[in-house]
Amino acid sequence: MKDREIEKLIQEEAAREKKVVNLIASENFASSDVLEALGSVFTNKYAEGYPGSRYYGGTVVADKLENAVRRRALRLFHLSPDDWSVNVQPYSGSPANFAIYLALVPPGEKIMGMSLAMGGHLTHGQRVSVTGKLWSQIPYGVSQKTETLDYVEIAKIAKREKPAIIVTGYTAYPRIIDFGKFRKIADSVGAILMVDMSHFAGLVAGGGYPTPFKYADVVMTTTHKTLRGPRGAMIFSRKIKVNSKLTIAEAIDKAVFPGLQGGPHLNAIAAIGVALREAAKPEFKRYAKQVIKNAKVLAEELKKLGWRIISDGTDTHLVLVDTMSRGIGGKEAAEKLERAGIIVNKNTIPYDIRKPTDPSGIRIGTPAATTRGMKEGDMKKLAAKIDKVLGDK
Ligand code: DSN
Repeated sequence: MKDREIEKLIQEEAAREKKVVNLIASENFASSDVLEALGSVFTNKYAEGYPGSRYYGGTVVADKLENAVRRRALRLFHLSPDDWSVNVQPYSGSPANFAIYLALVPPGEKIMGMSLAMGGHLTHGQRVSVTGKLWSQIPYGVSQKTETLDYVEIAKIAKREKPAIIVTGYTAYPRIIDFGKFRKIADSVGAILMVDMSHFAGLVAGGGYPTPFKYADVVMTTTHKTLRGPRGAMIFSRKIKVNSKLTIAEAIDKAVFPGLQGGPHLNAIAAIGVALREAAKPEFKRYAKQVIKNAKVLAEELKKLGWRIISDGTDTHLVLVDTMSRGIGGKEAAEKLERAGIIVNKNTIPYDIRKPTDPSGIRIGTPAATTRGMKEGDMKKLAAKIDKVLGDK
């Protein structure tokens, strides 16, 4: 690279990534093929519109690319193109969620989503996000006793509030979600059911987590977390009518472009395609299962060492640790671990009495470490190291 300054920073970041153990639950290591596609000539091309209907010339190859990636996306999740459509253009998860609401929820209507502090996401209608300004969030959380979803309570809130859309799929929830129960709740109030599977899409693809497609109307996922692709997102939608004119899929396509975005990032779309093919391979199934096994071992070992684990364990790729159970705040815990070469993020825990900038816990995830080849034995060592680092005065 001729740009020495940026080249040096890229090398510095590569060295940092090699040196540390990455336990950020939402990060991963994309393959060299994904990186190659991301750095390809597709970055040069504008292709506003959709295949067969673009606003620029020279889009013959772009059309082939986008169609191929859409096919791969549907195939990976065993979806028939007769029933489902997928939009692979969203730049990332936040604009994708925004586009879904733009398409399906009239301004001022209610989005029922888990509150951020309980494990939801900003774009599930949180007030500081535009999704909580143009729409109003009806928050729900987890049971204080079990720290898991309380479907009876969620059903009550839905009945009382009659939201236009119910969002499930979270950023800090370590347990399996019962999508069937959410479907029943949504049907009981005539709401659309949206699943944000960004965190566990790779686990669904690898057969380690239940598929939401049997129950959801719309499924959004980012592509760079457990799915191990580039930064980007996809929206899957059912081809059912949302109003007298449009299907959900058509409304979402319009909302993504021209509603919200301009030209798609074709280089990212190419890299998503590469990741989707990788995720269809048998070794990805093994990977997804190992991610979960590793998280379970990490949770169990930390428990044995006296750390309180939210919901008493995990079914997924992430473990939420109540660091205050051993008298250390989440901020200090994350900083201490970083100094020891272990990267996690501070995180609120359900019913946290501390503030989000210095909450009561940390979130630990195994997707990136598993990509690097770590197994159960490494998790035991990691738990011991975490315990030692956090225990040292
Ligand atoms: N920031 C992501 C996470 O860490 O879960 C969600 O967008």
